Amino acid sequence: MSLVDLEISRRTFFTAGAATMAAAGLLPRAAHAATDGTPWYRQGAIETTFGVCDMCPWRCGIVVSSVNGEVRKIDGNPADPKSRGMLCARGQGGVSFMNDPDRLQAPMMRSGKRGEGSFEEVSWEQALDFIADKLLEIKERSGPEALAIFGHTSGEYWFTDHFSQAWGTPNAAKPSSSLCLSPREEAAQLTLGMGVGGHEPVDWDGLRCLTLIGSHIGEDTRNTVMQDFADMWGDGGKVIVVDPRFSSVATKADHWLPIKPGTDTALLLAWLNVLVTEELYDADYVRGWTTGFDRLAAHVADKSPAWAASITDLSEGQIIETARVMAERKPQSVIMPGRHVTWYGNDTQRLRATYLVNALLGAYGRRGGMYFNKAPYLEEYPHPPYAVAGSAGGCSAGAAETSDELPLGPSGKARADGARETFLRGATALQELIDPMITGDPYRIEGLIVYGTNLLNSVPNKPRTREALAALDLVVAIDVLPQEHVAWADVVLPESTYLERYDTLWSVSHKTPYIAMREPAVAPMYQTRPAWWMARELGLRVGLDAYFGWETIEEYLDRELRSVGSSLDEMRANDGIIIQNGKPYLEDYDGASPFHTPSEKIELFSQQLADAGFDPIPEYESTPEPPRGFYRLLYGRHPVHTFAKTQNTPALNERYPTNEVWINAQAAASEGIRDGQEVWLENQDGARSGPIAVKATERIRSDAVFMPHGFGQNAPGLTRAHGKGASDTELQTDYALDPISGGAGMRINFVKIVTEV
Ligand SMILES: Nc1nc2c(c(=O)[nH]1)N[C@H]1C(S)=C(S)[C@@H](COP(=O)(O)OP(=O)(O)OC[C@H]3O[C@@H](n4cnc5c(=O)[nH]c(N)nc54)[C@H](O)[C@@H]3O)O[C@H]1N2
Ligand SMILES: Nc1nc2c(c(=O)[nH]1)N[C@H]1C(S)=C(S)[C@@H](COP(=O)(O)OP(=O)(O)OC[C@H]3O[C@@H](n4cnc5c(=O)[nH]c(N)nc54)[C@H](O)[C@@H]3O)O[C@H]1N2
Ligand code: SF4
Ligand SMILES: [Mo]
Repeated sequence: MSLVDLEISRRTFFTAGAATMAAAGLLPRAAHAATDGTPWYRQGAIETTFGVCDMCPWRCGIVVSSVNGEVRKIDGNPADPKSRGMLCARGQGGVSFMNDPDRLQAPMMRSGKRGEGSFEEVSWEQALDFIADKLLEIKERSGPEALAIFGHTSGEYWFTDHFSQAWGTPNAAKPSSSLCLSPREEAAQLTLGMGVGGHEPVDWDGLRCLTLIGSHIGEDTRNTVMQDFADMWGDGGKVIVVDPRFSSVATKADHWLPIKPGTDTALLLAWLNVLVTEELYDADYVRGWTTGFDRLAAHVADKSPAWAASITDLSEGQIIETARVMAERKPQSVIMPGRHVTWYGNDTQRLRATYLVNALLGAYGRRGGMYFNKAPYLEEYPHPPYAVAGSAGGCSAGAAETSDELPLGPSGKARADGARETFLRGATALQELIDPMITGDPYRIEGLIVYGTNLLNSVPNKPRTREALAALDLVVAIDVLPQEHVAWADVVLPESTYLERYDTLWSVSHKTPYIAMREPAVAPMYQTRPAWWMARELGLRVGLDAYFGWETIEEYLDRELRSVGSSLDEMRANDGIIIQNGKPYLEDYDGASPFHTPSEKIELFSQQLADAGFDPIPEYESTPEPPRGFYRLLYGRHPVHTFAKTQNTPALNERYPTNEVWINAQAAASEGIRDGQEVWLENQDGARSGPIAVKATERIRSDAVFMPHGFGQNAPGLTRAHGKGASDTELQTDYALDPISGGAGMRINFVKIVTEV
C-alpha cells in the first residue's frame, strides 16, 4: 500500500499519513523498553536546537532533540509558519539521511581518469589549495566568467550567490530556476509585476475553490500545502484538478479533468471565453486593476469550449461547468500557479493564461484569493560591491534578470546561456551553460563547481552533460553523497548535513514575512565541513578576503540579526523565528498599486511581450504527438522521496525502494503487458532505462506513462539506490527551450515499452 492508494476521509487526510509512516517504521521505534513509558529517544539529557529542514527545498522550521551528541528526533517547530509543528515523511527521515553510511567522509582528489570514480583522500588544505590555484589560472587565462557555479539545497547561497558574485561570474545557475520555476516567475513578472516567490501565495484561509493544473498535492508533499489543503477540503471547498493522471489530489476533487497532455493553454483560453461571454468575471476589479480587457475579450471570442474540447479531449460541458464553479466562488477562487512548470517549452504563456483567469476572478490581493508576499527586512553582512551583479535566482531568491542590459563580468562578458538571443529574460538557464563547455560558444566555460546539484539526475540530455564534464579543465563537486556526477570531479568536498552546521539566515517572503535560523544540532560527522566554511576558505585563497570579513559564523549571523534588533541568543530564546508584518491585501496599499508592471496594473495584454515579438495574449500552440507505438513520458514526485537525493536514505529507501511505471490498463492489455511485469523503457532516441515494474491502472490516460522521478541511479557508491528502478532523466535526451524564460520543457520525450533485454 502506498500513501497514494490510501482511502482517506476528508478530516483524516493528514493524520492518516502520520499513522502510515509510523506503521512503516519511519518514526523511531522503541529500541529498548522504557520503564516509565518515556520513548527511548526522549531518554537522557535532551539538548534542543533550532533548524530548517533540508530534506526538500520547502524548508520547514524544525526543533532537533539530541542526546550525547546524537540526533534522536526531529520535530516541526510550532512557531514556524511553514511547519507549524508538523513534518512530512521526508522531514522525519532527516536522521536517517545524516546517518547514511554511504556519505562522503573526507576531501578527495581524482587519481584515475575523469568519470572513472577513482579517488584518494587528501587533507582540506591540499584540496582547497589545488582548487584555488586552478581557479586563479582560469581567471588569469580567460577571465572569471569562465567559471560556472551550479547550486541547489540550502547552502547554495554561499556559492551560487555570494562567492559567484564576489568572484565575478555571471554563470551561476540553479536547477530550481530553468528546470522548475522560471516560466512561473517570468509570467508573474510580466503580468503582475512581481514574482510568485518560494511560497505560493494562495490565501487558504477563506479559499472556497481551488483549481490545480498538473500540480499534485499528496505526491508533492510540501508540508504546509498538505496541511492547508486538508483544512480547506475539510471545510468543504471545491477542488478542480486538471491532470492526465488520477493523482492523489484528483481522488479528492469535485471535478477531475483528464486533459490530453500539452493542451492546457487551450483549456485556459476556453475558461477565459466562458468568464467573458457569460459575464462571470469581476467587472469592478477588472476595471480598477487590469489593462487590456477589451483586447483579451476579442482574443478569446473564438476560443469556445467546443473549440477547446476538440483539442483537450475534454467535454464542452465539463469546460463550461468548471468555469462556472470557479466563478461562483470568486474572488475566493484561484488556480494555484504550480511549481515544477517547465513542461513543453511554451510554458511562460501557459502560466500567463493561468494568471489571466485569476485576474478575471478578481483574486489578487483579495481575502481568500491570492495574497501578496513580502520579503522580511534584514541587512546583509557588509561587504564591498560585488564584481558582478545579479544572483542566480531560484526557489527563494527570485532575483531574475529582467532589464534589457545583462550584467557583465569584470572582463566584459555577459552570461553564456544565450539570454536575449535564444530566450528573452529570466534567471540564468542552467542547462544552457552546458553547450559552452563543449563548443566554446559564445565563450568557453572551463571550470565548474557543482554545489548540491544532482547534475546527472536533474538535467536533461545526459550524454551532452557527460561530454561537457569530460571537456572541462576543472570540476569540483561539493556534496554529501557519492552521486553519479561526483565520479567526474577532480576534487570532491564533503559537506556536513543540515543537522551538523550553521547556515545563512532564511529570509522568507510570506504573508507574514519571517526569518529563520539554522544551528548545528551535533558536531560535523567524519571530516565534513559546512558550505560557509568552504566558501570562506576558498575566498581567502583567491583574494576575496573583503567579502568574508568575519572570523566566525556566529559573528556573521549576530551582525545580520542586529539589523532587526536581535541576536543569535535572542533568536534561540524566541523559538528560532522572527516574524514581521506583511502587506497581503489590496487595502494595505492605501490606494497605491501593488502591481509593478509598466502600467501599474495587471497586464492582460502585455506590451512588453508585443515589443519583444511574442504573443501579447497567450495563444494555444500544439506540441508534437507521440509517434506510433510510443507514449508521452510523464514524471513527478513520490511522497517519501525528494528528487534523486533520498533514494539511498535508509528509512526512506525501506519505505519505497524502487519506482514503477504507470500504464493505462487497457493499453497494457493490448500490448500483452501484465500488471507487475518488469519492462524496459526506450525513448525516441534509443536511450533505455529499467528494468521497472508496470503498474497497469485506470488512473492514467492511454497516451502517456508516468513514473516517479529520481530512481534508476547509476552511482555504485549509493549501495541501496544503485540500479533500482528506471531513471526519467536517462530518457529525457531532448527538451524544448521556453523562448521567453529559458526553461527546459522535459515532457516532449516519448517512450515505448520493451519486454526483453
Ligand atoms: N528528470 C527530471 N529532472 C528534474 C526534475 C524531475 O522531476 N525530473 N525536477 C526538476 C526540479 S522541479 C528541480 S527543483 C530540480 C532539483 O534538482 P537537484 O537539486 O539537483 O535535485 P536533487 O536530486 O535533490 O539533488 C541535490 C543534490 O544535493 C546533494 N545534497 C543533499 N544535501 C546536501 C547538502 O547539505 N550539501 C551539499 N553540498 N549537497 C547536498 C544531493 O546528494 C544531490 O546531489 O530538478 C529538476 N530536474
Ligand atoms: N515528495 C516530494 N514533494 C516535493 C518535491 C519532492 O522532490 N518530493 N519537490 C518539490 C519541488 S522543488 C517541486 S518543483 C514540486 C513539484 O511538484 P508539482 O509541481 O506538483 O510537479 P510534478 O511533480 O512534476 O507533477 C506533475 C503532475 O503533472 C501532471 N501532468 C503531466 N503532464 C501534464 C499536462 O500536460 N497537463 C497537466 N494539466 N498535467 C500534467 C502529472 O501527471 C503529475 O501529476 O514538488 C515539491 N514537493
Ligand atoms: S516539506 Fe517535508 S522535506 Fe520539505 S522541508 Fe518540509 S518537512 Fe522537510
Ligand atoms: Mo522544483
